[in-house]
Amino acid sequence: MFEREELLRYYETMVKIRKFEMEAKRAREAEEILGNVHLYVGEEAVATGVCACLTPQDYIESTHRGHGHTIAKGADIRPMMAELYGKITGCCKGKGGSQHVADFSVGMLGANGIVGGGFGLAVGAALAARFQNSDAISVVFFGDGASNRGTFHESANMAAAWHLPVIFVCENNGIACSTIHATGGQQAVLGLSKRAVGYDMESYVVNGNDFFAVKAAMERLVKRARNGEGNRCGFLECQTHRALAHNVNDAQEVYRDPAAAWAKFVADDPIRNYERRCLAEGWLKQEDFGAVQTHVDELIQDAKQFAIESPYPDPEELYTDIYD
Ligand SMILES: Cc1ncc(C[n+]2csc(CCOP(=O)(O)OP(=O)(O)O)c2C)c(N)n1
Repeated sequence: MFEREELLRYYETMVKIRKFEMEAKRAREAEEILGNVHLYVGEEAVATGVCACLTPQDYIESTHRGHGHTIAKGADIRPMMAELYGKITGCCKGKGGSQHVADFSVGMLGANGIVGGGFGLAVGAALAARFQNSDAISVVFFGDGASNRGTFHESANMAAAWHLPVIFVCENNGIACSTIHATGGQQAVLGLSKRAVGYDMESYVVNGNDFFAVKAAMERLVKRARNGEGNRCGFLECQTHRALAHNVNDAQEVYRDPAAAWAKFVADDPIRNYERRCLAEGWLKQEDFGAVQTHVDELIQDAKQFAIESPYPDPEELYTDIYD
């Protein structure tokens, strides 16, 4: 059973991710944002369902498609938007852009332009938590393409062998750009959760477009990661769909029909799925959704204004925050 406030909060998170991204798309197309922008539209229920099970001190590691994870972990969208615009008020002083948003204050350790770059960082965070006698757990989001990287296998093995509390969340959208289709011969198994067996991890496969399914499976994995004995790692395969192009500049026509991809999304939109379930159960009313959407529109406009009005970094900033 869910509390009304809780349901509204999850809904607001998903809507905030969607509207933040549609605004980022507009700004990128208008060349207000100069760096590359990879959109998460259609995958919102994964980040929201997973992060709904985490505490502020838990850690997450993200991907090149990281806006959703960052928002779901509770980051402030003003410095996030400013980061996309390359402004000094950005969460990384404008040095990282969309692919490197981070907010340590909420345990969001960073999006990552290196596919598969987050695994080792997530395992390291779990190890650090152990040394600090903290009960924080660590979650790493990654795509089906990233699961083919050596970094996945090395990190999974170490986390399992050392009994570290790490949950591997695979966002299986069936496509890894450049290698095109998961079904196209780039990986030996299509059921990616089978990989968990090799590291003796508890694993689940869920409909990633169903917030409630994601959250229910994640809750079980979190319980074991936080309180379990022995191997505490988990693997959650979320089957989902990327609605838009790989990034805002991607000519997806070369590998799929954009209209068909969009139609598939419309028929199984995670936000609409959530609304339908809440209405069917009598948990929320139609007007509740409208109120949240209006509120989020205001937040997005405020973040956009903040980003546009903020200054760019001074050139001297190039020489700060670096190692000698
Ligand atoms: C080490 C590395 N190799 C290749 C790339 C180029 N690249 C960027 S995204 C991507 C596909 C990633 O696919 P997946 O992990 O399934 O995530 P998705 O884009 O589907 O969310 C590739 C090959 C990269 N950024 N880093």
